Amino acid sequence: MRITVLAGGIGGARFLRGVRAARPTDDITAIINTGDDVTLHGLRICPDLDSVMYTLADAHDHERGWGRQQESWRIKEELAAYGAEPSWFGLGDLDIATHLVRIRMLDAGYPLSDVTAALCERWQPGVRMLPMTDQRCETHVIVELDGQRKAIHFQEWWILHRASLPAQSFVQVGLEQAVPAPGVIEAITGADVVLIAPSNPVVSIGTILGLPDIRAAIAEGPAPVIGLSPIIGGAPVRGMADSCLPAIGVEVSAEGVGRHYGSRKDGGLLDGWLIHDTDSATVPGVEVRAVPLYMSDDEHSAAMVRSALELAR
Ligand code: FO1
Repeated sequence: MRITVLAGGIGGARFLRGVRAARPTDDITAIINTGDDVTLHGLRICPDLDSVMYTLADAHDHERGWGRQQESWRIKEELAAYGAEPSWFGLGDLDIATHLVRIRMLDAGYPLSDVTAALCERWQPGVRMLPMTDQRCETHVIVELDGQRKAIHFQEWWILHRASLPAQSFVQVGLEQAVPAPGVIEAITGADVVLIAPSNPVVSIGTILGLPDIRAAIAEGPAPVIGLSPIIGGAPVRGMADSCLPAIGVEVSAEGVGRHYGSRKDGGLLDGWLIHDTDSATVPGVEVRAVPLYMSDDEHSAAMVRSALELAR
């Protein structure tokens, strides 16, 4: 079976471990958000691609969810000693090697999708990882700062401000001119099932869906589309979806997000919507099922995937 998954970072990575565990011999393609990408200290950093890659290789730090195990921060400390800003971004020594390989290949003219494939040669994630696009389209957050409306980079909003500045809106700079990376549309139109991971519906899934052609490929494609709610009991399991959803006028609930994605029967995205077994939701035109959605380990994640594939059938 050909399974295509739309995913962001930490939640998406855990979910993809579940897809791989549930369907080890199937052809799995992950379309990953690149709106969180940032260039800092001359390095090109792709947080969601790296979180997925490290997590599928079990090389990620289990507490943080991002970055490497046994990480050290000596270069970060040296940069701070030089007063080299920004000092708020967590640049790990081991992680820097990934960014150096990436920026060198990008500077040599390789597209991000080739760079990602090259990095995956080492990590062998066990799924095909595609950046949503090879063009830059970095998420910026419109906030009120020092009495002025300002656009700050998503990473600054999320890490320096801990998403505490109310987001008025999110803008992916360059998204309208970006095109889906090679293989992305085919992975959607050629899939037997499309899964929308329980990632941030605004800055992760929303960014992927904002790319021209992707939304249409999903809505009009032959494969059933099953989404999994990232909101349990009115709050995100982790991350900052509750700080993002109000900016687009969506209720922080499984029902709110399900209705936001909408039914394929009326131009939306979903045929099915999985919510946590303590929640309830009605999404017009979408079949809703309540199952345990905590990805506490690969087996729990795999059970969620099986439920989603069952619903797809
Ligand atoms: N998240 C943090 O909360 N603090 C950090 O210092 C931080 C550094 C970082 C470095 C590399 C990387 O791949 C991810 C990193 N993240 C950090 C996570 C990242 O900001 C988020 O995972 C995504 O951008 C949003 O999910």
